[in-house]
Amino acid sequence: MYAQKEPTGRGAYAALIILLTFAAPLGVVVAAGQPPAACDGGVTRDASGDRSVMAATPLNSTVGAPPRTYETETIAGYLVTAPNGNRLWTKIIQPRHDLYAGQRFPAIVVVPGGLSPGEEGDLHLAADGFVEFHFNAEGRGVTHPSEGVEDRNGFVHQDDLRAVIEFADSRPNVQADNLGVLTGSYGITMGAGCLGRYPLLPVKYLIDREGPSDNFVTSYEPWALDDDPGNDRHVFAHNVFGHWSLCRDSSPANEAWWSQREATRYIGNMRCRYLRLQAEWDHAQPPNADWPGFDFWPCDDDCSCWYPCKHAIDLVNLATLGRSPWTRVNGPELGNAPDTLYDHDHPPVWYTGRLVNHPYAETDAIREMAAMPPLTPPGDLDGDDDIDLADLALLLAAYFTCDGEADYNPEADLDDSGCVDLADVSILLAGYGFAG
Ligand SMILES: [Ca+2]
Ligand SMILES: [Ca+2]
Ligand SMILES: [Ca+2]
Repeated sequence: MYAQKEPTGRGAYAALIILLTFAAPLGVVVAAGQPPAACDGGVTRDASGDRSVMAATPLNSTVGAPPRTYETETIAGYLVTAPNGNRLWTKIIQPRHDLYAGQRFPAIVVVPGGLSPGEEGDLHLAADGFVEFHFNAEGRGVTHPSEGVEDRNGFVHQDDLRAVIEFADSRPNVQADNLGVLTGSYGITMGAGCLGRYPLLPVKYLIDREGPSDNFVTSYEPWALDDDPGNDRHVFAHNVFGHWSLCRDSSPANEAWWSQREATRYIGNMRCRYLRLQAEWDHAQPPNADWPGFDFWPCDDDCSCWYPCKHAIDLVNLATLGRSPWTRVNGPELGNAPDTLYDHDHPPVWYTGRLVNHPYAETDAIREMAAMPPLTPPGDLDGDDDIDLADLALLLAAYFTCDGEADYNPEADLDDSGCVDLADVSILLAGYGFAG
């Protein structure tokens, strides 16, 4: 399901095959000629870079799948219509409705990695009492192609995800306030983009499995930072995305394209909880267990350019500094505290080895997040975990103001419309009386 993950062998080659398998029918143009200049950015290379972060960390092995309880069924078809009118092939795997009518279950919406469709997805959680939603974003699908064209996780695909989330939320067997999103690898670009642009969607949590942070990482540019051109992957990335990183092509057109496709731009605006799953050997970025040659990483004075799992730290920091009420890296057994900021010298504890060596990490994570209490609805303006008269008073103090005016309060502008008006009052009143 995760196009960039590979349990055995030469991961990079396998990822190439998998990605091109999906990319070829989608009309991806294979690059010709030489790429633009490298992206060293004047970095001072430090061949003696500190690798202590890579030290092995014991992991209490997860228990695996619990006993199964529910008989399941699959419902599939063109069940969801995107905002632009294109029909999306969507698959629901759930406890059988005829046997469990009237019951409600937590739900998970899955965004696969690479440019993969979701039609083959199955987390095997329905038997444990979850409702799974898998879908083919526009232009994707082998046996059940969705309408539209491949958007490479830009705004069109993010709007597809929004439609699937709203569809999932509308299902009679889905618990209110207990819907999560799971993204694999490049899927974070669709997931964070969607949830950052539409922070009022009823999503309780996002689980991000080793997703890239920005155009530099997505374009595999870290591989070009060492002295070995033999491990470089930016041409491969260009073959997939049809775009160079911004340091190779800073044209306004390229900037506009990437502006829709960098998780760093949107993740800080998400209102849901955020869990990052990350192993010490990332499936795509250096240093990588499957790809020799990247024996050091370039490191300027403040180590801002690249170091192991920097993309993970960048994303969790942005979510923690942003609107997310709770963030964490990896499962609770690793001991990383929630809501923690990290840097090169203070990294979180990573899963040992590769994430694929921890096959239950994601389903354990889904169970943990689903068991957490519901989020405080939007409208807790004073941040005391309830929505009461004090919050309403704060909103009314900014009523009928717009961005730039004296009394405008962006926290009271609950729908990010730029003005505090009746729409924001309606959102607050919808959660009025909530007590955390
Ligand atoms: Ca290289
Ligand atoms: Ca409050
Ligand atoms: Ca507003």
